[in-house]
Amino acid sequence: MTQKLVTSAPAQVRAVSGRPETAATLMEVWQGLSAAVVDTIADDWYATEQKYSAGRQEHYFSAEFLMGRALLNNLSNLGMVDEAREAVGSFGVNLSDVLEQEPDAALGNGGLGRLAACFLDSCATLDLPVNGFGILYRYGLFKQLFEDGFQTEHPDPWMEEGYPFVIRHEEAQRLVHYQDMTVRAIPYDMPITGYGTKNVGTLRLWKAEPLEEFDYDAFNSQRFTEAIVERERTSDISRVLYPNDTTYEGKVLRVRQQYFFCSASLQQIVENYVSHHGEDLTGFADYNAIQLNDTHPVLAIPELMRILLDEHHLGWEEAWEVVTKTFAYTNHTVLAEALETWEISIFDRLFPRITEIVREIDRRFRMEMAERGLEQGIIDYMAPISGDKVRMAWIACYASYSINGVAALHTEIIKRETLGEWHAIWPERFNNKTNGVTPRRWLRQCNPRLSALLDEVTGSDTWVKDLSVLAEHTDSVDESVYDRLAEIKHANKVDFAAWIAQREGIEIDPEAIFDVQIKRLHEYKRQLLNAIYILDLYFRMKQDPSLQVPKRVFIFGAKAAPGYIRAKAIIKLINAIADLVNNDPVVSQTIKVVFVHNYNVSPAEHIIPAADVSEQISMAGKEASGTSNMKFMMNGALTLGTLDGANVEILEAVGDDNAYIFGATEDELPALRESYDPVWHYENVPGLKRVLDAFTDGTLDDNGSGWFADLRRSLLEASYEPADVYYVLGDFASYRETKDAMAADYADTRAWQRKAWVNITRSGRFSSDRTISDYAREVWKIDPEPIA
Ligand code: NTF
Repeated sequence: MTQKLVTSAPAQVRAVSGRPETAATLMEVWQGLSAAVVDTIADDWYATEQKYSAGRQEHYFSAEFLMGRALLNNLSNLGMVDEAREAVGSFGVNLSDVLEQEPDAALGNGGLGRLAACFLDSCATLDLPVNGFGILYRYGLFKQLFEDGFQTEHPDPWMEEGYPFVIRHEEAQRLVHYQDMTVRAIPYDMPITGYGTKNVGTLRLWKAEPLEEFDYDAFNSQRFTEAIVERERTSDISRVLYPNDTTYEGKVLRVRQQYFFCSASLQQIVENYVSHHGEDLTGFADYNAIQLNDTHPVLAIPELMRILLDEHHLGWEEAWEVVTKTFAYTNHTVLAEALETWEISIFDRLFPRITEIVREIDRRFRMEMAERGLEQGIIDYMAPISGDKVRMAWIACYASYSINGVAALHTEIIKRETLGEWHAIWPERFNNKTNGVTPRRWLRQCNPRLSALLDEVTGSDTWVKDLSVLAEHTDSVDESVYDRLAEIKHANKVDFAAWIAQREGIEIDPEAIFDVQIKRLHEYKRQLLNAIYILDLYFRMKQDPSLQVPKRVFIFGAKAAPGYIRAKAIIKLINAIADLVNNDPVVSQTIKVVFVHNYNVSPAEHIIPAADVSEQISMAGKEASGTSNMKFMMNGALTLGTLDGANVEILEAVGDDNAYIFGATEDELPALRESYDPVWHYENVPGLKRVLDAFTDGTLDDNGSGWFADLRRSLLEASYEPADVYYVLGDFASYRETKDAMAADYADTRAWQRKAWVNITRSGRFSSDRTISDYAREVWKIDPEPIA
């Protein structure tokens, strides 16, 4: 083992703090240790960049990268955790206290952004020539607090105290032109280390800055303040991450952001091509593939056309040929409200040349489709421009050589419905790439106890790079492994209980079943179904105090988009139920409800290793994949879920006996809906009436907001929208039965741990290494390029 950190860390801490390392604050120690880590990888990072830039590369374009914390991840990938502990220990500091100083880089909303982060980890680990491109938001996703049980949002200026893991490259800046302004795009690079490799990938995040440091004329005149305001307007572009997940908002600033990072990234990629392969851009796609993470980066399509046409003087056909061999598009949702469309007038105002190109794409599309004999109605529907709107998903489908969904069921649904017209014309473009998560962060780092057991059972740490090897040990283990598993889960729960007590001020019992639902708050994810179950259980216990109920803690973590009132109402409802339950002297002996505030990557790393039950209860057909379902599985929690997204494949992997599945399936739902009457369920399904009435009869307090009455109406009344769109009441009976049975099964520890072990050892196909290998082979056509 090298001892580099032991000498370099104190020096870096001194440089950062200007004090002896023993007098530095914990934050300064974090800064110094982080800088010392960057120091150890600088040569390899540079070598990797040099190597990748000469060959075929894949560029992952994403408006979101939900990275979480970097220091432990890097230490662990580089095998330097012990060394770091020793380094800071030498001046009297505890490594875990240092790690807790680090802010999360929350540059994403949820699944889509975290997926991008897991993908980068896998690309680095697999030595694949892939770099990420995105935006350096000054403010990440808002911080969530609860006031009287209501969500409030607060800014997250995550880099304000300095952040050693992004490095500004002034010399590599580009200019991005809009009709009304030109801004500088300054790249900030984040190193992406892999596990057990020397390769270091790059996440390049662009920051917007004013073109002129000082506009002296303006500053020296009466227009001083105007000039300052103007400067701020350019910096606005990378100021804040939009907090909407699954819904799109037609904000001008957002489209500016999208164009900003696409244009800057493409300029760099094209320049790199020219410097290695010359001025003839017709071979561009031989060396470059660009994956579009949803439609947010779709402006890259007309922007690459512009660069090829206007700056490299290709003809339209030539340029289009290059473009259509370069881009691949991933769809992440079937929800209609997520499909981005922009008023063409916004495009006109911001970048008239891009509008011109989009109009030409539209004109040629219409011609081509007419030649194919498509009906005018279908052509109008599929055209890039319809009426006064530009349809980003249609541009993506038209220009991409690959279109993929993120789980088998989801891909079937987009082929059949969401993108059905496209599939009818170009079936060969469609493929599935079931999501995955990185076993480094989501097992190796967050669950060291289980990780040590896996090393022991498998005889090495190979599983960290090849999770599929665990499957060899599903059946061939000594029964004592189940006891070890039980001990590990228990120890994790003890740690978690201490963390919760400190963070949320609630005492929970590690002997209880920890039943967890953590994900963005959305009606389709049905946190409301879970809440209704808990309230029903509360009433059942009140009604019959002798009822035997397994001890349980119901744990939630969820942010609601600030403008999504009904989601906020569900948060308030769960907090009100928590108040009711946790303050009941009798009931609270058996069940507790905890809503973890400001749910994010770091809290997830505490929660998941301690979970027994993984709630994956979306209405079938709506959750494209889900990725927390995979993280829970890897950590030995059992799934309580619908046949939706990747749950279907998890069930396939573990078998019926090792997961708890309930509810209507995607193919049953249309028929069920025809005759669906939520009021009938309310009146006839045991428990439902009592629960829904409690929303409004004074049992629960919504502080006069009227929100609980609205929730109740949303389930029962078809006045302004169909009642109970997400079939909450329809699935309740089945959910209750399955969840009760599951809780009862927990009592048989041995049988439960056997199921947990099957889940852990069969989680191999949900490693993002598997997903990325499939993208690399089937879509990107790239091979590993180890630097050593
Ligand atoms: C999410 N989509 C889906 O809702 C999840 O099911 C999926 O696991 C992740 O993407 C990753 O593929 C989005 O975040 C968005 F914004 F596209 F709706």
